[in-house]
Order: sequence, then structure tokens, then C-alpha cells
Amino acid sequence: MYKISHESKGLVSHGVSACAGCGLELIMRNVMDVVGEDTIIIIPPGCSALFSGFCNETNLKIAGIQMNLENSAACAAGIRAGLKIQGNDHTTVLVFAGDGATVDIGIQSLSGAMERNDRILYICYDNEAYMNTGIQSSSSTPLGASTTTTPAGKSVSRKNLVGIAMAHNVPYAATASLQNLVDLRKKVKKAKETDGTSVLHIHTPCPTGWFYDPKYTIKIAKMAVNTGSWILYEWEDGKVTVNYRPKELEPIEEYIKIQGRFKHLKNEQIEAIRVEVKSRYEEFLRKNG
Ligand SMILES: Cc1ncc(C[n+]2csc(CCOP(=O)(O)OP(=O)(O)O)c2C)c(N)n1
Ligand code: SF4
Ligand SMILES: [Mg+2]
Repeated sequence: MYKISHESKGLVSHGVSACAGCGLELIMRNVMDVVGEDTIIIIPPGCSALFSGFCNETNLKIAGIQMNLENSAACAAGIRAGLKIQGNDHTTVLVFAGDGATVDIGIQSLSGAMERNDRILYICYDNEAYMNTGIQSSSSTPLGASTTTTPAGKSVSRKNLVGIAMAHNVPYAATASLQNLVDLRKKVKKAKETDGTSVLHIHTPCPTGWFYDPKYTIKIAKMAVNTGSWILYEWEDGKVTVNYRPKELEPIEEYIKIQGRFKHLKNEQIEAIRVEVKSRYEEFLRKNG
């Protein structure tokens, strides 16, 4: 039903100062290709601000504004209201925010937009910590991961962003991953065409904060999905569809061992993560299978 072009529209310039192997850069380039020129982007502080640029230079060839961590969704809602008064119902209003900007600091303004069902496309690229300020833990950091504020490993599990969006009964919400770019692009297109608030939660491997060799970004994205650590699904018209089910879950140890942020873990802690991931995955399939 959804025809997706794979051509780049060239809306992101070359020479962006993201780290080598940055998952966020790949996501930004793919998202821009789907949303196209008729888009206003709102970017809060974080690594995505590399794309808003510095001073009077920007890496994005579309209109945009650099907002605060607290209020990107509120800003997007205001832009939508302004466009409506101008009689413009064609421009996409896109928030492109990190996990800290979404599940922690900006959650109240996102909640307000979801309650009002403002017509905005909200993308959270989730690199599972506050990377831009030196790898502090966020409420999306997974159990056991070492960050500068959880040096011995995070002791609690992460928040469930799409679950929060579903609780607001938004018309469209989905998870996505670099594991499958066709699926990711389809979801961006559906979200863009949604008449109301749409929320995409995109898993975003980060070599600098997860301490792995930059060449493994796609491999790690695939491992997250194949181990059940990241579940690909959509919420549409009040119904959940699971988009991909590995025939058998791959052992979580492989995913953990390739990343330096887990290297401090003892066997019993790895076992606790294995149990957490497996039970969350099985419970999700039981409820939505
Ligand atoms: C209210 C507020 N607190 C703290 C900061 C400092 N700050 C700037 S970027 C950033 C990290 C944001 O993390 P996230 O949203 O996960 O994006 P990432 O850097 O990981 O891409 C922080 C804490 C800020 N700009 N505003
Ligand atoms: S810290 Fe991570 S998310 Fe930020 S630019 Fe570097 S690789 Fe990308
Ligand atoms: Mg982050």
C-alpha cells in the first residue's frame, strides 16, 4: 500500500560533524528523504542539534527551529496552529528529539500535544542516554548499562515510550530501527500522513556512548531486534501489529558483549538482563500476538 522511494532528496548536507558510525545520522538522512522539503523541523538540544547547525549555518535544507529540551512538542503545536490560521494544511511539522528530550525533560509538553491530538509528527531517536553532554543516564537507558551517572550499571529498566503514546490514544505510534530501513521509511510516511499526533520511537546505536567499533552500527541494530531487546511494532486505529518476529531469539550475551557499556557486568547481572528482555518480549507477544 505504501510505495517508498529509496532515492535521496539531498536535504541533508555532507560533512555533518556526527561521530563515525553514528546511527542518528543515518536515521536523519532517511527521515528527511521521506518527509521532504515541505516540512518544518523542531530540534531540541542534543546530538541532533548538529543538524540544526552552528550560528547562521545549518546542515538541513528545510525550515527549522532549535528549541529547548522542555518544549519541542509545544513549539510544534504552536507552529501547527499558526499554519492552520494561514490556511496551510500541507506542511509537515516534525519534532526530531533525543530520548532525554522526550522521555525525561520534554515528556510534559509531548503529553499535552498527545492529549490535544495536535497534528505533529514526533520522532524520538533513542541512543539510550544523554550523549551530547557526556553520556548521562536517561529513563531510556537500559538495565545494566554503564553511563557517567550510572558507572556501576543502571539498576532499573527503561520507560516504554510507545506504551505512553498508546495510553494517550494517539492515532499512530510505532517503533523502528536501522535493522530495516524499508520498514522505518514506511512508518515515517504513515506518521506524516496521520491526521493527529504520531509518535515514532527509533532505536539508535551510538558507537561513542555504547563503546563499540563504529563499523558495527547496523549489526548492533539487527542484534537488538533479533535478541528481543527492541521490538518492532505499530499502534494504529487502536490496534497493535507486531512487524517482525525472529524465529528464535538470539542469545542476549552476544549483544551485550559487543558493547563496552556492559563490560562491567558479572554473569548473574547478564542473567538478570536476559530474564528481563525475554519476559518483556514474551509478555508483549502474549498481549499483542
Ligand atoms: C533544561 C536543560 N537541561 C539540560 C540541558 C543540557 N543538555 C543539552 S543537550 C543534552 C542532552 C540531551 O540528551 P538527548 O535528548 O538524549 O539527546 P542526545 O544528546 O543523546 O542526542 C542536555 C542534558 C539543556 N540544554 N536544557
Ligand atoms: S555521541 Fe552518539 S548519537 Fe551523538 S553524534 Fe556521536 S555517535 Fe551520534
Ligand atoms: Mg539520547
